Amino acid sequence: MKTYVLKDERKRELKILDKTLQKVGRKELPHILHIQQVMLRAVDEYMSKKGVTRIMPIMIAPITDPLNHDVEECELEYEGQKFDITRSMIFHKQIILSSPYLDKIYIVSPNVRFEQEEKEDKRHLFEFTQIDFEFKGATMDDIFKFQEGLVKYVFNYIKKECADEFKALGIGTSHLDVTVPFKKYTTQELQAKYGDDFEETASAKATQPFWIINHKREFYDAEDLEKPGNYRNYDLIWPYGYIEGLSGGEREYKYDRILTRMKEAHMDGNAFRNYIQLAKEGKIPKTAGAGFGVERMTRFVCQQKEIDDVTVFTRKPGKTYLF
Ligand code: ASN
Repeated sequence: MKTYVLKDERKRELKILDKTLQKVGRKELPHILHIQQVMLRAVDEYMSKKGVTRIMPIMIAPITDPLNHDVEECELEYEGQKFDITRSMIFHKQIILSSPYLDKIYIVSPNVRFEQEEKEDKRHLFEFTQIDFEFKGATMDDIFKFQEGLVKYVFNYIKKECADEFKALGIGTSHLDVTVPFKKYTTQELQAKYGDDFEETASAKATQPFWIINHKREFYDAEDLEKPGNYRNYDLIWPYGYIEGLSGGEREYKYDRILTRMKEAHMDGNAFRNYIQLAKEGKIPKTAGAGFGVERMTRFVCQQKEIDDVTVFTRKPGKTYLF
């Protein structure tokens, strides 16, 4: 079938084509990509040293993360079965750990989230990669320690390996000198201090990464049963205004708790019936974990203004995509 494009539309497209090539050909890109490559090598090394097993990602699945904010549906049908494109592998992380032979896993996981376009949005890509990990029997304190160790290891590694690249980008590396443990604040205390934009404001004022704990979001993040209405979850915030870099939590894993939290979130239990069945049989283990965005970490490390400054092909909501 022949396709036709209107003349004006074609003109606009050719301009975007030019811009696309300019983006691919900008001189900073190889330096950013090299730093990212070394960063990923350092992450893999740290995971290996800590005995965390790498799992390959899946990109479509009958159930995926419901998320706690609205994104457009992205469904596929294959041989009469419906699939979602992976928004995160949260349920798969829990299910893998039902194996008595695996305790700690991670995935370099591509996720697709059809985000609504937001004004002045510097942080969202609708297609991105997160490093998603989950540990059996872990608590939030274990995750804090693990992630702080990872950040320190990775930052020291790239400072050493990428001195020329940082020079070429014209930036220093003092933002990579981190002191652990990172400070912890509750959502409530930051909100009381800075109002609704607390994350942006607190990040802009900070010179070290920090944790924000206790935020009500997806049903699978555990509620603190000793303090109902509080949640055993966390975000890691990059300083100097680079905002959220990781989110995670201890998980709900008991049948009655999962049902209660799903009900509260008005979720369709039928769609999740096989996950619920596993919980009913007591097969979902107690775990905690998190996921951090590769592009967000690269953006912070390379001190780039926009998240899309570290990508090769644009995946920023609200643009026209040619490739
Ligand atoms: N990876 C996150 C977690 O482990 C979930 C997400 O990406 N929404 O909690």
